[in-house]
Amino acid sequence: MSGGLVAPGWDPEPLRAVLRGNDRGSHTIPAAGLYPHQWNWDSALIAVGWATFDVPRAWRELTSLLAAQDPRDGLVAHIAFDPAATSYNPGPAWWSGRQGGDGRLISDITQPPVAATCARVIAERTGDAEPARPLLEPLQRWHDFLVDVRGGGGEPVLVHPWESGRDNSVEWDVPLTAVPPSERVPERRDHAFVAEEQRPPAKDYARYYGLLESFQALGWDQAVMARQSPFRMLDPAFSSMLCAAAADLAWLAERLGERAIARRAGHHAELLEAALRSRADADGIARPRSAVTGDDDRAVTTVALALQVLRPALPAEAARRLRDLLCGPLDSPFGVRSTSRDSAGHEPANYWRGPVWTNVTWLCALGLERHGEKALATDLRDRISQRRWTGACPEYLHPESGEGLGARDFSWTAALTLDARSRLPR
Ligand code: 9WN
Repeated sequence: MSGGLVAPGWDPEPLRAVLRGNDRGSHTIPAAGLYPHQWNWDSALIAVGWATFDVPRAWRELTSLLAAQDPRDGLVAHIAFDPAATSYNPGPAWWSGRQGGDGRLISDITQPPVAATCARVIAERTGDAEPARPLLEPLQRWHDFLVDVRGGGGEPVLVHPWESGRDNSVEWDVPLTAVPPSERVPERRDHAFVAEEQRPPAKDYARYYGLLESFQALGWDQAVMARQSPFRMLDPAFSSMLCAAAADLAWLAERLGERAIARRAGHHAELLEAALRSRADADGIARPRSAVTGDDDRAVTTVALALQVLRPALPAEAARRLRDLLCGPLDSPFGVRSTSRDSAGHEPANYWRGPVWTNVTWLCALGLERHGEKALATDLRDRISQRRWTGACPEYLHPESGEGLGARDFSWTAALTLDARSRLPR
């Protein structure tokens, strides 16, 4: 335990200022320049931060995320594009031309479905679930898309590393070798904002674009992509977030008297827990599995394991194992490491290959608290909020030194620090 839970003179204003600076009216961009559009799980997590000081703005964030849902199949894309922003590649021209219900162009892949969980967190904070009512059906349709179209009635298949939200995590290294690299990779605009050694290398980008070319060849058909993409993964972190989100959607729907949605969402939560259990190892923990080869990756230890703490019905033995993981190989003084030091491919300063990310630490704290591990949850929140902010609000942190890496004035770092701080005992 790191102690000092009531840092004197703690000032929320610089963190609120980050959100205000990145506010685009009804959505918040992750960071100016590097990420100028609306990203899916960013928006949901950012809403949690808005709720600490502007509750209507928090609900507006979630509303705008779901307004960009594709009304045809329920996909909530990883990006909803701002036509005025040009500093990010791949822009809309690289995708099929899908449009969200609100008319914005969107991508053809998704991201971790944490929106229902964030909606519940906000409803619990305010004691009012009513603003979530218009979101229930869109959330249900998105979860249906994931389970039915991507999962064929079970655990969803991820067709691109970007869908995991952990783009260059070490468990994607081997599966990515099956992806034909693109020869048309456009200019790397990210390097204008972040040092090259903190971002994924060119060989990964060639595959990220290669996948977009494969999807085009498959006619951008989601069910076909789920069966034939050269990259197809079952990611236990994504599936656990969906499992938690389904249970949280059921919780919201129950409170709002929406019985049919509550039943269906509850069924999804059970179905995902059963799917994860059925392919878990003896310790109750599922490993990243290639849906191309059927192989599980047991060689590396990443947050793909730790985030299973979000499974609401996680068996007790698995919960104990995850606690050991969080206090052992994934422990950093600054939060949860994305990758353990002894995993092949670990790089402490490179993106998802070692650094500590505030969203992962925050999600693990939430899962631990829900499993009754209050002291550990408080400890993680303390680590999030004890950082000596210099106004930088970094995207990720070096797991040994705490040095800020990646983008500056990064929205979810600000948002979740506000939330974590507000939950510490005073
Ligand atoms: C691709 C916006 C997003 C996050 C992801 C993070 C990074 C994008 C990129 O930025 O991914 O989606 O261009 O690197 O990996 O988790 O949502 O903050």
